[in-house]
Amino acid sequence: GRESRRRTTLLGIPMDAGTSVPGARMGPAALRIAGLTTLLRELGHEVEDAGDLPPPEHPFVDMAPQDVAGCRNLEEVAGWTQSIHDRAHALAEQGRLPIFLGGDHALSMGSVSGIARHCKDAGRQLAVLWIDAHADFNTPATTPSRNMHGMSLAFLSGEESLRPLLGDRPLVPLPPEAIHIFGLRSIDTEERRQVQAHGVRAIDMRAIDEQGVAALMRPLIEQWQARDVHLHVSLDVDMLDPSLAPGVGTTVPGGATYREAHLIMEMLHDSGLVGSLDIVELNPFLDERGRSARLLVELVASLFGRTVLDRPPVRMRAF
Ligand code: B3U
Ligand code: MN
Ligand code: MN
Repeated sequence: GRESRRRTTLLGIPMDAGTSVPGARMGPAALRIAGLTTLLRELGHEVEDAGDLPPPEHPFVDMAPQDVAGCRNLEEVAGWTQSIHDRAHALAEQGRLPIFLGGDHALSMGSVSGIARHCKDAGRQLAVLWIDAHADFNTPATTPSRNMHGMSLAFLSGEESLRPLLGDRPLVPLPPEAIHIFGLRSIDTEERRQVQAHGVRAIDMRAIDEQGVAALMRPLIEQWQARDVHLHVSLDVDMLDPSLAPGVGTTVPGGATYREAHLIMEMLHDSGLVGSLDIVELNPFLDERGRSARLLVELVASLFGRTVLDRPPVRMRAF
């Protein structure tokens, strides 16, 4: 059924400590300049812009020395994780629909863990749709890059070596059934083993080519609806084909088309289940004349109810 008016909160997360290519910290500004706030309001939603989260303190992270060595900017990422977690949890408690404007994908360690904690308290099941060219399932021991944005889903699945990132906050690990990766086309050898060992399901580009987005999304949505889940959508810009969205640090050829991406968003909207959203990995420094930011804002419009033919009826004027 159609969603009605949503009470959304935009929270900018100007971080790129999870990467080795700076620039994603400019993402929240680019998304705002591309018109995100106005567009959501035009669609009839309530929008509160909570501004940008300030850069965090760098906490002590009690991690094994060999694991510390595998994590670039460890203390900074831990600081972001803890402060994002607190805000995500509080926004969910207030009944808001938070939209986290990234920032690199390490931010999801905070956003999803905060939402997961709220869902547990509220007795609500959480499902996470990880729309991404990558699995983000590396650990400090397997990472080829030391970039922590490639570890966020492993952290959220309860990877022990990453547990210290959350400090003294309670971690509610996601069971494998709660996670679906959508759009996968780049995975490291050790990382693949991790994904398989955890039993996390991934819908890769081959499946999308063979079966199409609609046939793959439909059973997922039905299964989520049957359980009335809180659906968290984590949208990594690199799922899109780089010809459409060049503004990203790690482009991978063979991504989703414009039409596939919109269809995913429209189906998610119609499900009525979306309770929180991350928009991550936009790097405006690498973008071409704002194309990627603008496309993302268009996709968010589809996710929040913009349709082509379903416009309100044109009222005839009585003379
Ligand atoms: N799997 C690689 C590459 C990567 C993951 N996420 C992004 N890139 N954006 C890694 O570095 O872990
Ligand atoms: Mn990612
Ligand atoms: Mn990615």
